[in-house]
Parts: sequence; C-alpha cells; structure tokens
Amino acid sequence: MTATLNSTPTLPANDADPFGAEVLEDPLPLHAALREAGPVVHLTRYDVYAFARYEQVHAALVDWQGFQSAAGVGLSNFRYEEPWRPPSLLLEADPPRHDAPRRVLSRVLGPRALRRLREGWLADAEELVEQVLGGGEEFDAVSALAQAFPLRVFPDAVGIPQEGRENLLPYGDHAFNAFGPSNDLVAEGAPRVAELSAWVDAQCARDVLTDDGFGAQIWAASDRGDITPEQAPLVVRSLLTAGVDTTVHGLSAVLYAFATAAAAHPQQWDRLREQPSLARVAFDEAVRWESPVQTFFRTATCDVRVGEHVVPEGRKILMFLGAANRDPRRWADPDSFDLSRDPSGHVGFGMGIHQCVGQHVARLEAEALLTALARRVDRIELAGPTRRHHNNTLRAWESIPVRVRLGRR
Ligand code: OVM
Repeated sequence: MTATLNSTPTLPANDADPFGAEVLEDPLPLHAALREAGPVVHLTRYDVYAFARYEQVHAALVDWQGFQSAAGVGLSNFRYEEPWRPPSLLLEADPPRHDAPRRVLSRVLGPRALRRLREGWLADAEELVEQVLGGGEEFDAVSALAQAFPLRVFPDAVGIPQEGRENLLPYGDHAFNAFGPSNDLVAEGAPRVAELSAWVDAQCARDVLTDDGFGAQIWAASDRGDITPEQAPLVVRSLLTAGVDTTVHGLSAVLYAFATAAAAHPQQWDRLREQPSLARVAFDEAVRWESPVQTFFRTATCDVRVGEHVVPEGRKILMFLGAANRDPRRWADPDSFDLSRDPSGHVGFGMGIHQCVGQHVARLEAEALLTALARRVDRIELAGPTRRHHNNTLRAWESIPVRVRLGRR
C-alpha cells in the first residue's frame, strides 16, 4: 500500500467530522470543500475515503462489483465487526444473494401494485389536509403533515397491527444513525434498541400481518419459492426500517422548499397549483435539493483507481449523495429548488442495483399530499424558526412552523 501511495500524488485530506453536530446542522460548506478538494478525499478522522462529486458518486453506485455493500453501508466494516442486527438482505447484500429478495420487493412495491392503493391514498390525503386546515392556518408541517401522512397510510399498506406503531420512527431513526460512527446520536438511541428491535421483528411474522398487505405479499413470494421462508421476515423488516423516516423527511423537504419559496424559489407554489401534475417533479427535485438520505458507504473489493489515486481493497468509501446532488459540475444553479429543471439522474434514491426500491411508494405519498394541499391552499410560508433534527445519515427537520392561506375550493 505504501508503494502504491508513494507512486501517486498526495491524496487530499480533510479532518472534518461529517457526523458532528456542526456539519449535521449545515453540511453544505463541507460538501463544497470536499468537491473542491478533488475526486477522492481522505477523511482523516475516520480513516475512510470520500466521494463528493457527482461523477464519482454515480460511478461508485453503479459499480457494485468494485464497491460492495455486503461489508455494510455504514462506517462499520462487517468483515471485522459484528453488525448491530442481522444484515439487510437488500441493502447490505451483493449479487447473487441480493437479487431474489430485490426481485420480490420490486414487484410488491412496483407501479402496478401501487395502482390498487392510489385512490385510497388520494382520499386519505384530502381527509388529513381537511382536518389539519380545520385546526387553523398555522401548524407544524413536520408533525401535522410530513409525519402524519406516511404514518396514516404506510403501516396499513404493510399490514401491521395498530399497537406499537409509535415505535416506527424511533426505530428507523436509530437504524439510520447506526450507519455512522458510534457517537452521541447512537448512544442516545442505544437504551431503546433492544425493545424497538424486538417489536419490529415481531411485526414481520406471517400471523401478525394482515392477509392483503405488502407483508403478506412478501410471505406469498416465499410460498412460491421466489425467496425462502427464512428470508421473508427480513424483507418485511426492510420495509419497516426504510419505509417511514425516509418518506417523512422527503415530505418535510418538499414542504420546506415550498414554504421558503417566497424568498428563495419564487412562484413555485403557484406553479404547482396551476399544474398539479408537477407534484411528482416537485418531490424528486426536493429529494435532489435536500437529499434526505445524505450518505452511504461502500467497501472497495479491489484496489480501485480514481483519477490519479487508488482506493485500496477492503477500505470504506463514504459517498456524499447530497453533495453529488448539488455538484455544479452536473447541475446548473444547484442550490435552487426549481420546478422547471429535470431532476432525473439525481442520486438521492441512489443509482444502480440498490436504487431505492420504495421510490414509487414515496412518490405516490408525495403526489397525494401535495395535490391535496395545493387544492386547498393558495399560499404557504414559514411562520416561525425551523429546527433541524440531527441524524448520522438523514437530513431532517424537527419542526417547520408554517402559515397557510386558504384558497378557493
Ligand atoms: C433495509 C434498509 C434499506 C434501506 C435503508 C435502510 C435504515 C435500511 O433493508 O433494512 O436504512
């Protein structure tokens, strides 16, 4: 390794803590510094490599042979360290083992399967919006909408019982913290991990799930032999881990974007009101702009050449999805939330074989909520100071106080 490094130019280094409170509060300065430093940077604090430019993040995401997931997509290297829970069959697996669970879940969550849910979710969103607006023209967009809507539709769609649903957000929050170092955020979650994990695992059993939800369809796939009966509960677990917090923060992001549009993104809400079919573009643009999932790691499976540098075999690489999604080398005016741009190609859902399998679910939730809101509200703006929620992986809001003005019916 020394010989390799000596024969190549010095790797740019950065000693910032990407999981420290200061960066989590505002990651944009670090992102800019890492992109500027070069195509690959050494993060000295954790002795890992970093990609922050779109080109390298995209290339690593699509090269699953060179950049594996089975050693874990967090800082912890499963080659040497025991994972905090049995690894995900999807997220923390490589082909060929990854492929059967992925095929099953892709079908369960695919556009065809979601058609069955569409009418009901559109009606649920209208009902929720009606109820929230009935409570007054000022409310917290995070709790009242971004959390309330996914919690209203998603657990029912999976088919879990009512009891204990308040565990979903804390469990997901911990799971996403666990991809980072074992810092204060992980320590704060630690006392409840056993209890939350036991509850989540219990919801994955066949006899606990309704007979018509995503969970039942995963179990039915094991009856057909598409996956094994041992795999079925772990695939259900992926839904309960990755399916709630992510959509909550994605919805928060798009609501924040519109609420701040008066200052930074003029006329975006008016455009959505005139053309509700923009709801899906708006959501994808918000996922690009905010990147609710900020980072994932990969592990090099061989010495990988990056420009004039080499990432040695077995080493972890931190991919900054959020930085790639605002790389000026790829995006014009990257910091603006702009409904007239084409956000496709963003890496907020990842890219390649691991690209978010739930993205159609997320888009349907966003479409339902945004169209319901746009039908009733003709102006949305901040009504007070916002507060971030810190998580080692997620870019999140704790609170977005908004004021709305009701429009014509
Ligand atoms: C999983 C999973 C997938 C994506 C993200 C994630 C906690 C988990 O399969 O459990 O974050």
